[in-house]
Amino acid sequence: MRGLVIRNTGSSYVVLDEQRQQRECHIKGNFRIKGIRSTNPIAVGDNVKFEQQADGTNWITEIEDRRNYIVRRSTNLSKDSHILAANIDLVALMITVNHPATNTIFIDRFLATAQAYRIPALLVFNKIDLLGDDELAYLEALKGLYNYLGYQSIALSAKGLEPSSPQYQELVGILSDKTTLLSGNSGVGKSTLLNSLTGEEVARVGHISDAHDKGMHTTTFSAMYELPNYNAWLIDIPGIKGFGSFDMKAEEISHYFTEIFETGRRCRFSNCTHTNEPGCAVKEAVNNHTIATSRYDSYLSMLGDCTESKYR
Ligand SMILES: Nc1nc2c(ncn2[C@@H]2O[C@H](COP(=O)(O)OP(=O)(O)OP(=O)(O)O)[C@@H](O)[C@H]2O)c(=O)[nH]1
Ligand SMILES: [Mg+2]
Ligand SMILES: [Zn+2]
Repeated sequence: MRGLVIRNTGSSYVVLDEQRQQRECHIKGNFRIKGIRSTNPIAVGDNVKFEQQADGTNWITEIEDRRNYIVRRSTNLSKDSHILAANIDLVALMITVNHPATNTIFIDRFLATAQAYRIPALLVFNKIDLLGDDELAYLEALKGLYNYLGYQSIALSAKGLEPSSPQYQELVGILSDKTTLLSGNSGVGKSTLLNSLTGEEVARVGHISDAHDKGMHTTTFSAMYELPNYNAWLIDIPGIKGFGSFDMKAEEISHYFTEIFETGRRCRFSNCTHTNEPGCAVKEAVNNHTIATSRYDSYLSMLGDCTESKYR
């Protein structure tokens, strides 16, 4: 039998079979996927084959090839990784201009990681009901910047979001026929949005996710929620701010900042890091405001991480 893994409970998986029945499935301790060193061989979003045993228990026997998957390394030193989700069409980052405030470095890191995974990204600005005029103007500026860079964005209030509202319609228009990973800092309103979209209390609001602040070994249980009217799935990974990690080399980082990469072609040196080199087209563009300072700062911040870890 075939099915889609929609929940990981820690000891077993919930699989939605082709008759749309939810079945609890187990995996054998020695189940491994070739080429991937992972602490969990199966993730939410995986398509699997399973068999029912005489005692009624279900066992996963095979996992179908993944289009993509996102990982979090178990620890900095370990090569083992934890697969957070598989077969994702879109990653959505929920952010709030205020309550709590989100900085652009956080947004840009997320977008660069999405780019590295080659998964399209969407920015969802939430809690616009709480914003004053200055904050709304800043929101428009941010939307303008990211739309200019080619990223989709939407601004809404997840709380009380009605299916009849234009924001709801615009959002489900983007989410339809896709599997979307929902990420964002704690308290921005992810659970609230899940509930508004499904019209059910599928996620607990204002509840601090179990995986918070318990260190790196905390197991994280992801879940997938369906919007059946739109053939859309949303994946929620409690306690993960961004969406996993991607090992980037310093010289690769500019590849994930489209405008820096494009402008960088005109630098005097082909291996220009856009920091201190003479004839740097990127620094010139920042001075001329054709590249946003906030984007350049984010680039430098990610570059800084690389050089730091090199000398650690
Ligand atoms: N005013 C206002 N409050 C909101 C909105 N969306 C969410 N909230 C409130 O923000 C708080 C946090 O919302 P949650 O949905 O629990 O946030 P979360 O992103 O799921 O947080 P974690 O599960 O900790 O990651 C709750 O008190 C919500 O009621 C909104 O659009 N407007
Ligand atoms: Mg939540
Ligand atoms: Zn340069």
